[in-house]
Amino acid sequence: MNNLNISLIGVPMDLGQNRRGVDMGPSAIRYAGVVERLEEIGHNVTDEGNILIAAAEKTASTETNLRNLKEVTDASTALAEKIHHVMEDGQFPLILGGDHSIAIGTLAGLGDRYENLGVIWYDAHADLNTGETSPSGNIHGMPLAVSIGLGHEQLVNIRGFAPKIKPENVVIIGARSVDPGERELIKEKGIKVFTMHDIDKLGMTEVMDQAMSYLKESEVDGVHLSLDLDGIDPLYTPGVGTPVPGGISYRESHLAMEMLYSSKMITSAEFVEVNPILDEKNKTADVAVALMGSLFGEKLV
Ligand code: B3U
Ligand code: MN
Ligand code: MN
Repeated sequence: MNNLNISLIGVPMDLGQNRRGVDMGPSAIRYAGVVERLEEIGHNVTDEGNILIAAAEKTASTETNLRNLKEVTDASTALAEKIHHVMEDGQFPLILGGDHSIAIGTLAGLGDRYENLGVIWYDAHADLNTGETSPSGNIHGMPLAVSIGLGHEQLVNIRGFAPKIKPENVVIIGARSVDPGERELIKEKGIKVFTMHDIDKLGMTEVMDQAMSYLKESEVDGVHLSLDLDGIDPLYTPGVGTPVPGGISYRESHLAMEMLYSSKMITSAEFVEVNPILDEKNKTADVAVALMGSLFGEKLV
């Protein structure tokens, strides 16, 4: 991963859930110095600006129980196209959220450029709900289901193909708030999950080693890291919409990012759910940028 050409894409999306403020996530991450941090390591960074998102006050109601379905579909389509183009130019896509519904567009943009894409889903939640199982109607709880081909057909078929990824190529890390329908899907599809129990018991080194070996055995031809800041303990990242106590520590998270860097497996990444309104002095955006430092090869000595 030396001297990458990184394309930074902001997605000020707040329509996948019902708290205000997460649309300011990309600004907060930029303000926390993401470009300078990555350039300091030696990468070339192009800030591609933001994907246009409908204003929350102007969204139309839909007949489905999926909140803001049309607007999320439109934004996902635009993001997927943008990612498709930056990859055509040989750039490494680094996406800044916005709520986690943006992963629908990210994986739609990546999915047709890989035969066998692997995904590491770093999150307190499994994000495997569909319209039928969702307790909230919030699309940010559905992106992983949509990407494996389950859920509303409008979301599933973005860019005209489905599924975007195979369930056996997904590894969830940090899960501790999983809904009953999601639990069933994990079993049914055989999705690999490392819960907080596994992290406590095995340690982060072993969890990451196992996660990477698992993806290597599937012979993935790329790995996308989708990092929800609520995967980390809210002590370190309070600025998220749905904090869940008992999360991954700051140090474990850095270790995980450093191990991913050493593996040279990561081919794209996104950092989501930074909500500056709920944050304490931009702490959560600062953690996001610090973790990007480790993921992109910052040296400790
Ligand atoms: N699983 C719940 C809560 C949730 C999912 N993702 C976040 N929260 N950040 C749901 O609404 O689907
Ligand atoms: Mn999530
Ligand atoms: Mn989450």
